[in-house]
Amino acid sequence: MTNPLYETLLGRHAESQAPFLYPEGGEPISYAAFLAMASRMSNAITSLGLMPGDRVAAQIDKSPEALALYAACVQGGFVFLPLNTAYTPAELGYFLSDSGAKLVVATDATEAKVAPLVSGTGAVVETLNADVTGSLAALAARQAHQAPVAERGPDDLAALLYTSGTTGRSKGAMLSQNNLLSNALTLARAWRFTQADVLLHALPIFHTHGLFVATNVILAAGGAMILFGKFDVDALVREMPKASTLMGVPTFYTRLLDHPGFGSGLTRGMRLFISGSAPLLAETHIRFEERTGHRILERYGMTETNMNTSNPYEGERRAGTVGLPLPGVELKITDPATGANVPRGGVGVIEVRGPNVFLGYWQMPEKTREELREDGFFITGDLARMDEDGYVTIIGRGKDLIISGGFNVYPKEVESLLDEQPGVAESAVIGVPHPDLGEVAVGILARAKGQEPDLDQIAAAMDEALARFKRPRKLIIVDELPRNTMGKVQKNILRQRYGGVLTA
Ligand code: MCA
Ligand code: AMP
Repeated sequence: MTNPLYETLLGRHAESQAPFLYPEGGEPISYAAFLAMASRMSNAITSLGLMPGDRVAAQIDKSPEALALYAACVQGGFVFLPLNTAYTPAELGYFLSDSGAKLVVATDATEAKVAPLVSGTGAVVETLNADVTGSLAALAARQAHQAPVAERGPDDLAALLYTSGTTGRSKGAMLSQNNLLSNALTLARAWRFTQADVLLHALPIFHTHGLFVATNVILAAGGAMILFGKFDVDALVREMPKASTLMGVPTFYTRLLDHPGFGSGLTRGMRLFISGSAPLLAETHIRFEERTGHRILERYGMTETNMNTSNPYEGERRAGTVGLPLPGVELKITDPATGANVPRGGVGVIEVRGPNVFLGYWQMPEKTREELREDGFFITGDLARMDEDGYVTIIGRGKDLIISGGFNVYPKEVESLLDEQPGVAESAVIGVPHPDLGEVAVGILARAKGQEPDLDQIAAAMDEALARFKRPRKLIIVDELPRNTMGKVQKNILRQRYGGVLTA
């Protein structure tokens, strides 16, 4: 095969009139029509002078065309770099320059702010709006609906996804054709996806969950998706009788449980509910089963690895666990200090190896060496234990990370900004429990001697610099931060002290 990802997930459907997408409020789109859209888009990108291997960055709203842009990149051999629509220009500039993107796809609404970020670099900026307008949409409309398929091997780069780090700059995780393809085929099989499936797709498509897990699994199975622009619990409930499966973050499930119309009558036609990206509380799992008779299937993954473990389709879906290593994925629990295996039942860091594990961080060989061992095991930074029968329970994170509604917030990034503010001596950002989003960020500011931080001005500085989901929901001013004898800020004490500030 010249381009296994394209041929296995996309090309083989080129003649199929079966439905692929049911866009919310729009006409169904068949596989053949979707692939024609992708081909036109691929021709359009080629006409802009891009070559296979060039990066295509996209910060655009979710739509069938946005998905076709991803498919076009697979077809033309371009490296797809999706970006969270919440990122501010201040955040975006780094991703665009670090990746050396040759094409940046923005929207008509954001173009004026995005274009200056790449001026002088030779990158082209085009626009694609959710209503099929924009310069790239217009260019694609003038292209032939068939396009060459670029030759790409299993280890060639298919996508670059930036993940923030606990220290330093964001890192671009390099995902190969085979990383994506192997995981899509494994998951489709493990979760018994077929042509008959209709997935409720309400996740964003700029992250692994909505893009690779959801979309690639449906493509692998030849099923269809009801494509929502964003998560809206009423819309989900309305469409559920037409669907068979849902993939979501835990917030989807808590919001469904809070919906007055939600219950077993609505879920009768559904065969599978899958949760991931953040811990699903055992209580949510149990309440969901009581209400609907369905046991949510929880799985665990990372941007760098795609999916690693899953509760079984057949067999026990154990609440509070992320299940068993997926076929082809080796998983071990090691001592973070020595790297040695810990005995079964003991707590350590999860390490994984398999065709799903990424190639390394873009242009960061040292960071790659720190996290990806020479023998192929990737050190996830998640703390867990594995039971005698192989079930994995995540019990915490070795990395300082807050997962809010499925989005990652790295405290270090927010603290760096807070520390710069007038009147602030230093800061600590902690995750506190939140009934809707699981946890959210709260900032603790130690005032500089004799000064009082101006919270309005700090909020304005954060507006400018940070995506809204990263912003602390509350800022608390204190005289000083608690430290241990080594001088390290004791976040556990802050969590105990302020853990109830949003729920009290
Ligand atoms: C929105 N806001 C948030 C979040 N989302 N704040 C904190 N955390 C969030 N996740 C803020 C907005 O900025 C806004 O703030 C206010 O909340 C309301 O925004 P709205 O758009 O109405 O929110 P929503 O539509 O209700 O969004 C909540 C959501 C969404 C549906 C849970 O965040 C979501 O779709 N999350 C999924 C994330 C995901 O796909 N993660 C997968 C990563 P303001 O009022 O100040 O403007 S991939 C991954 O983790 C790995 C690989 C894996 O295992 O899957
Ligand atoms: P990301 O860096 O966005 O890929 O997020 C990956 C992180 O999400 C993992 O390292 C875990 O900490 C977390 N994660 C994903 N799925 C689960 C899950 N089912 N339970 C607990 N944490 C999860």
